[in-house]
Amino acid sequence: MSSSQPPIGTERKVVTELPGPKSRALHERRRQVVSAGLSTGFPVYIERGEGAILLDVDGNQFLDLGSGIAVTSIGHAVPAVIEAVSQQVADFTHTCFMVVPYEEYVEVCEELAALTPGDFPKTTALFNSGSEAVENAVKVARLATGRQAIVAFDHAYHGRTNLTMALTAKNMPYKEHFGPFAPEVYRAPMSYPYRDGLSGAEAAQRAIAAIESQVGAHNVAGLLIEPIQGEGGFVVPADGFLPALSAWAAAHGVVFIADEIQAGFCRTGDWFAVNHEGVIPDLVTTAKGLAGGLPLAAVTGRAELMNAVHEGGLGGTYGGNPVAAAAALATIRTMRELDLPAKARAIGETLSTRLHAIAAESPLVGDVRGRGAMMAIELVTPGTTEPNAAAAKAVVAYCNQNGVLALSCGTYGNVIRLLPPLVITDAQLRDGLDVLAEAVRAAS
Ligand code: PLZ
Repeated sequence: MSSSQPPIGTERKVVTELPGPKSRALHERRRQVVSAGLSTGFPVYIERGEGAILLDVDGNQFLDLGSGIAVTSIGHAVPAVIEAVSQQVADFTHTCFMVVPYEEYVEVCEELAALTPGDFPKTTALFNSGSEAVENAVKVARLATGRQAIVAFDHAYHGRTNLTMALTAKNMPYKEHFGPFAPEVYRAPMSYPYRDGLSGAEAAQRAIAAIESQVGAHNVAGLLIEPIQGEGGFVVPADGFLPALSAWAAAHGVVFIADEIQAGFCRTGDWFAVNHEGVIPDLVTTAKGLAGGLPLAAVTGRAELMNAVHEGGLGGTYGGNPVAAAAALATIRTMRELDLPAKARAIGETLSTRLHAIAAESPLVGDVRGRGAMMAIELVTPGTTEPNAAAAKAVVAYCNQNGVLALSCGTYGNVIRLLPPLVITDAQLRDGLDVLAEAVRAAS
């Protein structure tokens, strides 16, 4: 522990009304100076973290079942990351890799080449955010193919910049009045087994038919897909959907881009979500879990695509910042040492059993889905498949009031997603699921 503060421990603990007085005062200050355009899930202001626990300014301890949206997969305040980052800050914080380079950047790219699927030469470019990685994957796909069209899917989330807003499906809150959007972006139907009842092959056929008739395969530079959708509702496509799309892309010279920004880096029980179906993307975008909380993102892929770009065509002032790169190296080392893919699979078993039990007990739960430590329940009006966003809101609020940070998501806002740190203890996970079960009972 390099913090001079006393350890936080592993307990969930609510000691004030929530939010507490100090958080309320901070929230008032914030209102004066922070743009109202930023939302807040729960306005408790955080002071410190440890493992799966976040401590707020009023002394309340929250069990974190969201990992800051799948970022702190290795937990909060991990000694290996603290050490690596502190050392790097002391050594140097910035040179700009395009001006004078450094080893940490190269080493992160070596790790990504080794970890991402595909037994072929791969190169990487590093960026600051997931959105930026997606934008750059699109740039590479367009340049390498000489084509313009990019196909994204219903319920997709790829970011908030202009190009990635176009790629993101949901209007509110991401796109409303922010247009005009980037051209040559097309949307294909996603496989969403709970709502379309199609097999993977059928759903792929439907998507391919739409692309071929509305865009033309020869015009498509890239097919961009989240192997398990994140913001869109933890939609897991039916088995065979991804392999069929990947085979179609390969047959038509289309670059298959897997957006693993939320599902990647051990989250689903493997290093990448595509691994579960043996899909080998041409390009992979990563961020979030990659650097243990520091901002770092990457595009990794076939060297002949990534290297088709003219020198100077990719870059940015901060991309691959040495401190973020050092954090990523410590994070990846920790993931290996603790075998976090195996931890995610074990968490997935506990989640699956418990979420199915909650579903059996409550008619609010229409579907349980996900993989590993990326699982969700979709809430509906009992007896129908009508999305029930009000129930999701009530469940999250109940969890929050009881010291559990849980997140909602989904095109219809009716999905509760669980993204615990992969270092969560079994006791903590069971405790969090007890609160979730109570929350669903209270909303039923
Ligand atoms: N691709 C699959 O999940 C980010 C967004 C939170 P950035 N998801 C969380 C919000 O409301 O802004 C995400 C993702 C997938 C791309 C992104 C974008 O990553 O680092 O937020 O730009």
